Amino acid sequence: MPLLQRPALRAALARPVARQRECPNLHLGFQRPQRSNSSTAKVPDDYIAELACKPLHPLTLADLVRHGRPPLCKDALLKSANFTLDILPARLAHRIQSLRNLPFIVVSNPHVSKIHNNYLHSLSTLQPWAEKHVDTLEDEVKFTQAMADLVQTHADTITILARGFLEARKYISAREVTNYLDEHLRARIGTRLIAEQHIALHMSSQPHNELASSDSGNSQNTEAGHPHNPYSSYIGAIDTELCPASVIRHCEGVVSDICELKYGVRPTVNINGDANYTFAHIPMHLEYIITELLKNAFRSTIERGMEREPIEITIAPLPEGATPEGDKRMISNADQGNIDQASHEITDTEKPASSMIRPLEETTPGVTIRIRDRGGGISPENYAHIWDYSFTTFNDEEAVDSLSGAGAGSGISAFNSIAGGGSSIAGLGYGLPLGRAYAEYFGGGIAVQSLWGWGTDVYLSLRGVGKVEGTG
Ligand code: ADP
Ligand code: K
Ligand code: MG
Repeated sequence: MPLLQRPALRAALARPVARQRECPNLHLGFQRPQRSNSSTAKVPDDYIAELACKPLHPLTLADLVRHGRPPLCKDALLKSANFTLDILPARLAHRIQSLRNLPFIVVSNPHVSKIHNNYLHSLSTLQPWAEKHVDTLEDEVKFTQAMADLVQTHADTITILARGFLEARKYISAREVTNYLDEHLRARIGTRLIAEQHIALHMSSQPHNELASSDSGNSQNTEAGHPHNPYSSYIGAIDTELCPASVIRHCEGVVSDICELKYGVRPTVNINGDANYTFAHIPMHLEYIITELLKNAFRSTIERGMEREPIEITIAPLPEGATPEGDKRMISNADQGNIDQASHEITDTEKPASSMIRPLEETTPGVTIRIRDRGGGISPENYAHIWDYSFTTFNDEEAVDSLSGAGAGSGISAFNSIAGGGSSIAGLGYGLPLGRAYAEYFGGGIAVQSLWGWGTDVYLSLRGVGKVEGTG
């Protein structure tokens, strides 16, 4: 079968990168692969152990733009493939080791064990590549296919793990689960990004006719932001002209639809500050975070009957010369109410080693986005737990049902968003901790300030990539 007619690659190539979201509600036309049984994947333990001893490459935004602006020439495309190949296997091996370090009874849970098998499967598909380089354009297409398979294989990881840890909660404490998931999901952000970046660079470096013949039927291919547009602001998965106000309006529409269905109302959102501000960042990360923060703000506003009070969003670009340290201090201060989290704050040394974030070499100061609602705030006893994976005050049978297996086996879980429910307003308890993991990945953060009895202010700060230059 010609490579571009294989469903996984075609699906991956058919959608603009900005649309490759993990939230299914934002995730248009994504085809799930018919996965073969990955439990048969064989990877020698000593190969895994050897890879897991390798130091992990700390990913920076600069790494993602080092091959230049698409369309990439042959040389740059091969370099991108080989760079990807250099760093991915060790990351997968670290994940496998870390899963194996969980208590045996937890790893034996069928859902957790499925994730372990998925990692083994992905490593086994990369193993043959690790022995050679990607030397020809033909190899590069095959390698991109392997990357597309990898991304799809791990698409449902979060709901599957959530289900597994829910079932295994007798055998592992909430603290241990949060620590494990924090490390795992942060590492996963980087691993996916590395693979998606190569896929996106590949896509945007192909002649038009190749994709046109892939018969995707996806009209979004003609959107202005599509990487095929020669004037596109995209470098792979990065949009160099990402406009937070546009992302907020887009996510507002999605979350309002959910609210309309569930509660029959659509709260109002006012955007003030610098609505024209743009910076270089990863749209799918920003969209995930904003969607989760809006869900929280909308839910509390509606539950408190305050829909007449608009949610105020302020976009405040950081002044030139603002340092990451200064920004971090602001975030620590805002989070002082939570003693547990005060010790968590975002210094690079405190990161789990596997997520390997390094301060950016080239950054622009970035932006702080404040989301202010009148939804009554968070009680002090709940405030201490909001950053725990799976802590939620949402009691909705639909959320619990969907996690306890309804939809499992169909290949598309009923709860198949990155976390928090694609069409649910809340319930998994992953929105804040995973949102913060995304924000921190490139040196930003999230702080929550609650005025108990009144409302909540959430500060999301994000750094931009600095100079993004270069051609193919
Ligand atoms: P979920 O939304 O699935 O419950 P989150 O991690 O997003 O999970 O939030 C955890 C909890 O924090 C929520 O259940 C809620 O109790 C509280 N919370 C978060 N944001 C707000 C907000 N803006 N107003 C009131 N409570 C909030
Ligand atoms: K939570
Ligand atoms: Mg939430």
